[in-house]
Parts: sequence; C-alpha cells; structure tokens
Amino acid sequence: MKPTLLIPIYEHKDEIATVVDSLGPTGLPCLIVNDGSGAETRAVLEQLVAKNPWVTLHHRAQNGGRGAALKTGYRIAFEHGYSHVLQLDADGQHDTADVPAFVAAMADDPGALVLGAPQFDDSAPKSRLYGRQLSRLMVWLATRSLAVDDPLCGFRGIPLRPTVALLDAIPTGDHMEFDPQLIIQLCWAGVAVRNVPTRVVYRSGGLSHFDALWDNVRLSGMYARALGGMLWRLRLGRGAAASESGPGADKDSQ
Ligand SMILES: Nc1nc2c(ncn2[C@@H]2O[C@H](COP(=O)(O)OP(=O)(O)OP(=O)(O)O)[C@@H](O)[C@H]2O)c(=O)[nH]1
Ligand SMILES: [Mg+2]
Repeated sequence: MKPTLLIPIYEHKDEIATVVDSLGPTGLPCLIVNDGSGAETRAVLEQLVAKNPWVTLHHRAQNGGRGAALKTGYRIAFEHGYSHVLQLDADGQHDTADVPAFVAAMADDPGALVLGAPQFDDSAPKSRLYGRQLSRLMVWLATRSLAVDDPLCGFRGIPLRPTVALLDAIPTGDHMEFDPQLIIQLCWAGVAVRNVPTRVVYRSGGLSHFDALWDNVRLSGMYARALGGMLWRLRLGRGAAASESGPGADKDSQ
C-alpha cells in the first residue's frame, strides 16, 4: 500500500495552515487540490508548499465543486503511483490525530473503502445532523446493507484502482453529492467498507460552502437515481436467479 494525503480546498485560507502543520508528523506526502480559490487562498497555499517539501499543489483553473476537485486529486495520485488516498477537509473539522488509525485500517484491508464515522459534539448544527440521518438511510437502502456508518464524512481512505476504474466507466457528480455517490457505486462494485470513529468539530465562525438549496437538490437527485439503480439491480438479480432455476436449468443433472 502506498498512500498519500489529499485535501480539496476552496477558499479556506484561514484554516489550511493549521491543518497542514498538524499533518507533518504523519510522515505522509500530501496533495492539495486548489479548486479555483481566489488570490488570497492561492498565496497562502504557495507559501505552505514552499515551507513543506512533502506537500504538492495542483491548481484547478476554475472552481468546479468538491466532487470535481476530489476526482482531479484521485487521478493525479493514481498517475503518480499511489495506491490509496486518505482525504480530509481543509477547514480543520477533522481530527488529524486519527490519521494513523485510518492508515492502519487501510493497510489491514487494502481493498476496502475506509470511512470516517463522525463523532459530533454540541457544535454540530442540528440541520446537518438530521440531513446526515436521511443520507444514511438512503445509502442503506441503495446498498441494501448497513455497512456504511456515515456517507458524508470527508475524512476517508480511498482505494484508487477501483475508484479510477469507476470514474472511467460512469459519469459522477461534481459537487457534494459525489461523496455518497462514490460509496454507493463502490459498494455495488463489491468493495468492502470499514468505518473508523473520528471526532468532527464545527468551529464557531467556521466557513462552510455547503449550499443548503442546491447541494440538497443535487443530493436528492443522486439518491433518487441510486434507489432506481438499486431496484434495477434487484430486478436483474431476480431475472438471473429465475433463469438459473427455470425450466432446463438443471438439465445436466437429469
Ligand atoms: N463546498 C465546496 N467545498 C469545496 C469545493 N472545492 C473544494 N472544497 C473543499 O471541500 C471541503 C468541504 O467543504 P465545506 O464547505 O466545509 O463542506 P462540508 O464540510 O460538507 O460542510 P459543513 O458540514 O458545513 O462544514 C473543504 O476542504 C473545502 O475547501 C467547492 O467547490 N465547494
Ligand atoms: Mg466542512
């Protein structure tokens, strides 16, 4: 296993230096994908890279959305020979002390998707918590399994080979809907899931780009399609089972 850290960033200039500083002791390389942030964030990032040779920076020309930034990061990491990314957010919500726990889970089962199972405190907005429960339910239904503890946590270990194969094969969302969509698709492709408990904190005054209207619309559309896909797969599975047990199926044994 050859992992790299991956941070997608859009306008989180005040938080990123602390996040990067706290990642130094992990000894892992780090790829930051700047998703078309403005000049100030760009300048902060350039300074960070100059100071930390283990950090590399890729600038997307324009803001394309969190999903688009992650996909860019997965492809770059894969092309550079990494087998996994351990991704986390730029806004300091994730506890970087848990990086070794994620890496251990990834090393233990290199084929698996290693998902952060967030442990929230009182700082988490109620609307986010309710939205998460709904997302969990949708992913449980779409995958017909309770394996995924939380489909939205941005702290997760990704096996790159099945992920890049999937990105080559099907269209995926460019925004917040990408994270749960990737989980559903990888589960459908037979990838195992591991959950790693991790503390998630909402800092007061923290900047969120989650768009309450459009991100929820995109999430709902993606879940509706995923449920349709699940029913279709169920029907195909039944059809295959029926043809196996149908007339003539046990011809050889007669
Ligand atoms: N929302 C958003 N985030 C992006 C984008 N590109 C990269 N990111 C990064 O994705 C991560 C998550 O963004 P946040 O705005 O904190 O979204 P979130 O964590 O789902 O929302 P909160 O729960 O409110 O914090 C951060 O590291 C962002 O900098 C983008 O176009 N939109
Ligand atoms: Mg956030």
